[in-house]
Amino acid sequence: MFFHKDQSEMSAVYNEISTIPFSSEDNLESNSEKDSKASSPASGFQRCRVSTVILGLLAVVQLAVIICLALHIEANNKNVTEEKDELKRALNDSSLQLNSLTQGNDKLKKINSEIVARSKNLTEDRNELKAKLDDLVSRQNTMIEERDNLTRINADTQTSCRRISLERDQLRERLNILAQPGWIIFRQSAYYMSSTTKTWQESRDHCRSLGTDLMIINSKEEQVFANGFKKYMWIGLTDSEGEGRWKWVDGTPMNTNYWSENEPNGKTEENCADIKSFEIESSWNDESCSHKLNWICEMKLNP
Ligand code: MMA
Ligand code: CA
Repeated sequence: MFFHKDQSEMSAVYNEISTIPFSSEDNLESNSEKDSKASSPASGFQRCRVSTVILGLLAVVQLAVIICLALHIEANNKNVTEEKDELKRALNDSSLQLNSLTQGNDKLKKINSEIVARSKNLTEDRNELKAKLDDLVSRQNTMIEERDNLTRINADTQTSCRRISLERDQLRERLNILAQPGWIIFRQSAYYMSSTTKTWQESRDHCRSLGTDLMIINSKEEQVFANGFKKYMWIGLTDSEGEGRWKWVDGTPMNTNYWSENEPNGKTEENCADIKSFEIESSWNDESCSHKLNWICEMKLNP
C-alpha cells in the first residue's frame, strides 16, 4: 500500500514535469519563435533526449526512495519483531511470575488457614487452661483459708491441750492430796481436819502447802458442818490488816458472821478467828494468832 501510494505520487510528478518548459532559454523565446521551432526535427530529438534523461533520473530517485523505504520498513520490521520477542519474553516472564505468585499465594493461603486453625486450637487450649487455673487458684484460696483455720484451731487446741494438761496435773495433785487420810467431802468442797496444833499462820502455811487455804464459811450449812467436827480450831478469818475489818483468806470481807456472844472482844490482841463454842451455832471467837490450835483446810472441788 505504501508502494502504491508512492507510485501514484511519482506518476503525478512525472506528468507535471512533462508539461513544463525544458529550459530557461525556451522560456525566453517568444511564442512566435516557439511556433517556428516546433516544427524542427532537431529540437524534437533534443526534447526527447532531455525527457529520457529526466525520466531516467526520476526512475533512479524513485528506486532510491523505494530502497530507502524498503530498508526503513525492514529496519522497522526488525525492531517490531525484536520488540515483539521482547514483549513475548516479558509476557512469559510475567506469566511465570504470575504462576509463581499464584502458587505462593495459594501456599500462603494454606499456611494462613493452618495458622487460623492452630490459633483457634490454641485459643481454646488457653481458655481451658485459664479456666483450670482459675479453678486451681480458687481451690488454693479455699485450701489456704482452711489451712489458716486449721492453724488457728491447732493453736487453740494446743493452748487448750496445755491448759487441760495443766488442769489434769493439778487435779492429779489434788486427787493425791485428797487421797491422804483426814479429808472429808461436803457439798462442793473437801475439808482437812488437822490432828495437831499450830499457830494461825503455821496452820495457814500447812493448808497452802496442800494447794488449799484455811476454811472460809459462806453459809449456815457450812457453819453447822464445821461445828460438827467438835474441834477448837482455826478458820480462815483475820483482822490483822485493820482492827475490826474482818476478812477471809481469799480477800473477801466477812458479811454473815457466827460470833459467839460478846465476841470478838480481843481488839488488837486477838486478830485471828477460831471455832471455840462448837456446841452452839454461833461458835466463833477472836484469839491471839500465836495460840496453837487445831485447824481446818478447805479445798474447793469446783473452783
Ligand atoms: C479466852 C480467850 C478469849 C475469849 C475468852 C472467852 C480468857 O480468854 O479464848 O479470846 O474471848 O476466853 O471465851
Ligand atoms: Ca475472844
